[in-house]
Amino acid sequence: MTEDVTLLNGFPFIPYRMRPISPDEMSRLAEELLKTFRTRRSVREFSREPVDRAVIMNCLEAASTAPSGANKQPYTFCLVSDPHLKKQIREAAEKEEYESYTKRMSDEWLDDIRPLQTDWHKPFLETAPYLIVVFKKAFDFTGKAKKNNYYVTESVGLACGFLLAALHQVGLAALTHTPSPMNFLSSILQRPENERPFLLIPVGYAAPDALVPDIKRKEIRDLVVEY
Ligand code: IYR
Repeated sequence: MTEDVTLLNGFPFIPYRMRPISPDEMSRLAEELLKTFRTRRSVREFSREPVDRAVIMNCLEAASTAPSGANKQPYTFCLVSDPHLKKQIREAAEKEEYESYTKRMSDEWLDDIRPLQTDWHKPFLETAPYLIVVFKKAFDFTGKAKKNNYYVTESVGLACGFLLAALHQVGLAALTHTPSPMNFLSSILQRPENERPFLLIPVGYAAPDALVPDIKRKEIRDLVVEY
């Protein structure tokens, strides 16, 4: 039981206590955090080395603490490690990606991603030990009643952001992959009607010889406007 419960119009509230951190310690933590985040990259070449399932579950739980509209947490994280399912997902994704790269993507789009040197081949969907397939839920079923969710895209996006940050902090590599269209994920994973695929995140260790494009981030002064 939580102590210190106060009722506001009959609804339970508890005190919010901040972790006491001195200004010096805060500066140090902020610099450390930036250093850590600067080393996060999208990885497309994974090692087959297994990852402790408990670590992934912890990161998923951390992701689930992200704020969401009316605290509805409108998402399902499907954690896929079964090689047979990963193979099915790879084959279906490559089929869509082949169509995209050869017919659907505009010249401008293809030009924009050329520095990444990606193509329709997606071996990482089999080599990464885990695929986290995130589904967003426009609504929920409670018994027979349909219950609305709010700010669904924002909520699931925030949870995915938390997840990527968590995975990086524990030393794992990940990729935000969006084969398009990705309805094949609903049928392969047999998801219910209220769920739509949002993001496919392969997770694991980077292959020892993995390369990533030498991209540059924008200068922070070009991203922030102070008032
Ligand atoms: N979905 C494709 C293409 C692609 C699109 C964007 I925007 C990227 O930043 C990277 C790739 C693929 O995953 O290859």
